[in-house]
Amino acid sequence: MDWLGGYPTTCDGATFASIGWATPAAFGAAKGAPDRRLILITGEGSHQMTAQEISQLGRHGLRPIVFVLNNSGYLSERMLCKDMALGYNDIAAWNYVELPHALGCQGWFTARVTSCGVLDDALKTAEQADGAAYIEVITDPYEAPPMYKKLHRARRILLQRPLGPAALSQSGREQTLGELR
Ligand SMILES: Cc1ncc(C[n+]2csc(CCOP(=O)(O)OP(=O)(O)O)c2C)c(N)n1
Ligand SMILES: [Mg+2]
Repeated sequence: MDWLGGYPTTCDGATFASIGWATPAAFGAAKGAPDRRLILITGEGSHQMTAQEISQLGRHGLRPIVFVLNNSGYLSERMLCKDMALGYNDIAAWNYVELPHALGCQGWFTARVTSCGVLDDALKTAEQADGAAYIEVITDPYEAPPMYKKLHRARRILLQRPLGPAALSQSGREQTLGELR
């Protein structure tokens, strides 16, 4: 979360902490500072756990800018799996741009963006809009930040190793770290 206007403040749900925290936390933060513009950035899997809290933002007349990053599932979990396409990391495909309206939010600007150009346009509209904005950003299901890519490689390397004293020895650890660099 972040705010536009005044000094910036960021609250981070933290990697692998409880998912679903950010959406209700955004409501609390926006309610606590109604004169500032709150920005919520959430993965769509996390959002699906607590998305109903969007209705509270609408009910209280708050005007956040919400970004739902839709990569068709639990990428964080895919990165820990041997088979990244395993079905249990897929999630239901919601029609996100209709969600604010369905939850009673009046006059929200909504957009579904699939390219940087369309995202730029949506950002301009959201910034100038009198009301709240809710933007679904579509990304590739397997496109991951560098840290996640490293984690995935580490998992593969470690699982190929026989467990035991050799793997835990100084030379075993150095070999693993060497392969990771
Ligand atoms: C309450 C809870 N359940 C399950 C998990 C395990 N978990 C960590 S990240 C994640 C997937 C999050 O998906 P999404 O919000 O779509 O973000 P992505 O990884 O796709 O970027 C899950 C299920 C968790 N951290 N907390
Ligand atoms: Mg996701």
